[in-house]
Amino acid sequence: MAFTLPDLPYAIDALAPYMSQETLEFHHGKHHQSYITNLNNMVKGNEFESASLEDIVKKTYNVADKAGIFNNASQHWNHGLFWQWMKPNGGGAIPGDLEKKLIEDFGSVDAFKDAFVQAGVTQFGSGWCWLVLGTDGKLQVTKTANGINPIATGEGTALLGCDVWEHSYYIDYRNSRPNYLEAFWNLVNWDFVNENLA
Ligand code: MN3
Repeated sequence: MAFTLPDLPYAIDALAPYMSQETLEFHHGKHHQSYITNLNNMVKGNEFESASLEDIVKKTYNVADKAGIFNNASQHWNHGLFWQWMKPNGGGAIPGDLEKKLIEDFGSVDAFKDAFVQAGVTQFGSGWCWLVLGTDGKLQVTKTANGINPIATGEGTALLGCDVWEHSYYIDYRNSRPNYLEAFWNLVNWDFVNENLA
C-alpha cells in the first residue's frame, strides 16, 4: 500500500508565531510530501513495497545501494512524529513521570534542554537532535545527520526529535538555528513525549 501524507494534527496556522503557516505549507505540504512521493516511487515493484515503514528504515540503513530508499523512508518516519511532537500552546508543565526521569538522568530539566539545544546547534549541516530512551533504560540526547534516526541506529526509543534542516527554520528564523531551537520549547507536546516513555 502506498504511503500517504498524514494531516497535521492542528490547523496549519496554529503553531504561529513560533512556526508560521508559511513554514508548515512548505515543510509539511512540500518537503514531507516529496519524501513520500519519492519513497512510493522507489519501492514500487520491489521487496519493500509491502513492508512497514519501520522495517524499510531498519533494513536499508547503511546499505549502499538502498540509500535513496533509506533517506526518504527515514524522513517520512521522522516527520510523521515531528508534527505530533508539537502542538498549539505547547510547552508548559512536563508530566510528572517524564519530569522525574529527566531530572534523574540529566540533573535538571534545564540541563536536559541545554543539552538538546546544544545537540541541535552543533549538528553540522542537516539533521536532527533527539531525546532517546536508550536500550540501557537511561535518557540520552543525541544528534544525527540527514534522515538518520534512533530506529536506524538501534540506540533506543525516540521520545522527542527536532528537525534542524534549514527548511525547518529559514522562513521564520533565517540563519538562526539557536533561536529556532529555543522557540521549539513553546511548541513541544509533552503529553505525547510522555506517552512514548510509558
Ligand atoms: Mn524537515
